[in-house]
Amino acid sequence: MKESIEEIIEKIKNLEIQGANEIALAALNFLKEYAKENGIDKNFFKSADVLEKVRPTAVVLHNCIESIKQKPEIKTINNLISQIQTSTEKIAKNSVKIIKEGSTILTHCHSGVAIASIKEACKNKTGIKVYATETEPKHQGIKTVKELAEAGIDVTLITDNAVGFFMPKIDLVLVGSDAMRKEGNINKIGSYTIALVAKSHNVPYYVVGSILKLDNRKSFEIEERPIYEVYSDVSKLKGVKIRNPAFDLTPWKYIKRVITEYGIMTPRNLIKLLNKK
Ligand code: RUB
Repeated sequence: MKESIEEIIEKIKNLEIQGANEIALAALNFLKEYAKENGIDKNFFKSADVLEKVRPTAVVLHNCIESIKQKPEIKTINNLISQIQTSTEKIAKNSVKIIKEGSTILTHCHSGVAIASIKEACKNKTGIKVYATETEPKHQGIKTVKELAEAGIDVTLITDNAVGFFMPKIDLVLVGSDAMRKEGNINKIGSYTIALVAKSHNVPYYVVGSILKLDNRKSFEIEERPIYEVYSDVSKLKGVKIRNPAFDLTPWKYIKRVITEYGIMTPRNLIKLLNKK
């Protein structure tokens, strides 16, 4: 049975569907079915707008909707769906160049692209180990370690607070992207802290993300999630403010390279691409 827009929104809100690409794919698949029945009309774009606002930080869905506005055809939606899927495969192949035999990788949260890249490297090379943060407050890192363990990869789950403790063992950090902007890479909260620790240990920090993550929006919004995710018994905390930002921005100076479907890029070259868009 086809899912309603309300059901999809709920799954995106509660992180059952998470990660920039998966969110975009779920929305595009819904919009494609709508378009098949009703065409690409006013209500199509109303629904697209509602879906985009559920998690406003990631830019993939926004970029896809902009492309559909340029060429409002089902073919455009199909092309975008396959662009997302094939870009992940290409990025994974390109990442193999930076993941050496016997490397120990640190990853954060659950990025489908980072996981595909690690899996691809493990097909070709031996002795790769992964440390994955649990990722407070919603623990998407659990999803990551399950997927890596199921693929037979040597993976260790650590708390977010243990990143400094384990950094001396790490050869490279590999994280995903919600939006690549001129100011830096936006990804799950804590990515910036990891970049600072990596820098102070001279550990290279890599971002994996497709060009659909290039973000030329005038401004960006860091999603603030419900405060009960931080502490469930909020009513007992009288006089305490709680904040729960979902993402942070890592300035480019902390990022060694970005692995895209077009190859491995320096932040400088990526910014040039942003300016061309
Ligand atoms: C997920 C997250 C991921 C990026 C990239 O955060 O920050 O690293 O979205 O994911 P959340 P992908 O769990 O809050 O959605 O590589 O799958 O596009």
